[in-house]
Amino acid sequence: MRRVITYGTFDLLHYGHISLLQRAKALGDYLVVALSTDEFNWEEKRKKCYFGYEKRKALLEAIRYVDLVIPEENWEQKRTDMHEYHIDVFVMGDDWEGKFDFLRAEGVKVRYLPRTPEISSTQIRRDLGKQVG
Ligand code: C2G
Repeated sequence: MRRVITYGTFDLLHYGHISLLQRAKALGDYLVVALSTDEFNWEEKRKKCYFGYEKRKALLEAIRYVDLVIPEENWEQKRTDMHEYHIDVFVMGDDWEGKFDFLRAEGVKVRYLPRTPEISSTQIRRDLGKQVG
């Protein structure tokens, strides 16, 4: 059983997120998603989510590619997560290229996959903001 993990906020879930999750799952048999908590998002990424953690978690759990959702509460947990969840492959979109190579020292493969162009939760907010009124 080849276990894959990825991390993210996954707010305003869109086809770019789904594509990442689909490609991440294709790298193994079991996909763990570490979902940024509301506190982590605000304190560390200055992101105010439209959907709170429980709603974002329920959306992810409904996706066929996702096998387990765990909370991402800080930047430091990745090292221990690799062992706690017996991870073989760590995957992120390539906007994070190189940032997590240190995880190779934990014995996992580190893969950065191309982001889906043109779509982001920020873009959705911006476009919807233009339509209101
Ligand atoms: N993504 C993508 N294509 C997009 C948008 C996002 O492939 N058009 C990918 C990102 O590269 C990331 C994942 O989808 O791998 C989740 O994106 P975000 O929710 O924006 O995650 P982020 O805020 O980058 O959090 O510790 C890591 C952080 O928690 C990552």
